[in-house]
Amino acid sequence: MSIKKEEDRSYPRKILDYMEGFLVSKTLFAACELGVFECLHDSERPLSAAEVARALGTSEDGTERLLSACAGLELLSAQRGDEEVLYRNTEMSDRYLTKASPQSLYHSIQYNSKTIYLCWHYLTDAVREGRNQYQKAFGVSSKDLFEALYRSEAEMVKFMQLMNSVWNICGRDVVTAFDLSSFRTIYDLGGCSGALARQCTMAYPECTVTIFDLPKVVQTAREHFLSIEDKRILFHEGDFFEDELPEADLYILARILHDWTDERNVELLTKVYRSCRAGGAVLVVEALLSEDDSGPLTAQLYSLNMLVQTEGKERRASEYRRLLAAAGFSHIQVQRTGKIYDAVLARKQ
Ligand code: SAM
Ligand code: ASE
Repeated sequence: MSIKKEEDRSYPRKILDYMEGFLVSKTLFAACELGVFECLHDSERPLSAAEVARALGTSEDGTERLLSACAGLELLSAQRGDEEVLYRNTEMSDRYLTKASPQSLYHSIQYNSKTIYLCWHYLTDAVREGRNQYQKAFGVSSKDLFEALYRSEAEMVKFMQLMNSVWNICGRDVVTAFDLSSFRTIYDLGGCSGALARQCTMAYPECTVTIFDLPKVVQTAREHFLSIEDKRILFHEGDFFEDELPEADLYILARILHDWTDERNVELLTKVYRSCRAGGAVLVVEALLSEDDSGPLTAQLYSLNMLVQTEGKERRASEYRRLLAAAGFSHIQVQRTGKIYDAVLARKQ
């Protein structure tokens, strides 16, 4: 114990790790973008750096260093032959880093690399000013948040792919955190690509889920994301701040409230309360901060990301309770899933 303390004082490992954390992120981003994991996945045998370089059209020297760093990160396993090192994917890389895998995080990694990383360049400014950094990072006005987030068709699709991918990993836990089988007509407000709606229809055979989102998002979801025929998934083009909300038994608000201020949230939740059938409910899905603000680290970091990217923040369960109660909801229950996203259910009596 005393030895360890001494070591901490003379060698600040944690600080060094944090200082260089972005080197790790960028190594992962570059390997994904170059197609390292696809290349090794498709090969029947382990490959040398020279063979990977040839397949990818990259420099031999650069590729050798990249593969070596990936092995250091345990994203690849390296096997030392007589003359050269041979690389193959680990089981984790095969499952999560190849594009075609059902549990692929490839699109999340792309969005982190191509958008979030650029926004975080201005984190210091964001903290100083207390607002998002679209103007500096991308030269677009942040007056309308989703105009900025969807500043091009390609950006919108990338954002939808980001939103889509996490539900392959956390979706089932979120929709089964409470027994939702009594709710037949469900609206997923800001339902985006429909990934959570799919999780819902798979978990509850009796329900229909309508994806309510901005027109261009709904059109893209229809055409590019929900290719699997599911007669229990419907679509509704609209603006949840401007338009009337249809009546339903259950409204899902997944990663919606964290985009906005308390005032806008109470405005939205009040509309939801008015449209909700008596005995109905709202399911809020968010990464909850602990009451003493001690964690989880992911939610704390996501809250900083909400600062650079949105008008909102991550909140504690008690803050969601207060917003829901202000809109009229009661019987508020909280379920933590132990994964990134948790669930809060609130009823209209
Ligand atoms: N619920 C999805 C999820 O958790 O994967 C997507 C969450 S995403 C952060 C926010 C969603 O709200 C986007 O799909 C966006 O298009 C939609 N949205 C934003 N403003 C909206 C509005 N005024 N009316 C309807 N949908 C809106
Ligand atoms: C939003 C969610 C996200 C708006 C912008 C966003 C995420 C990234 N950018 O509602 C998903 C969560 N990931 C992070 C890093 O916050």
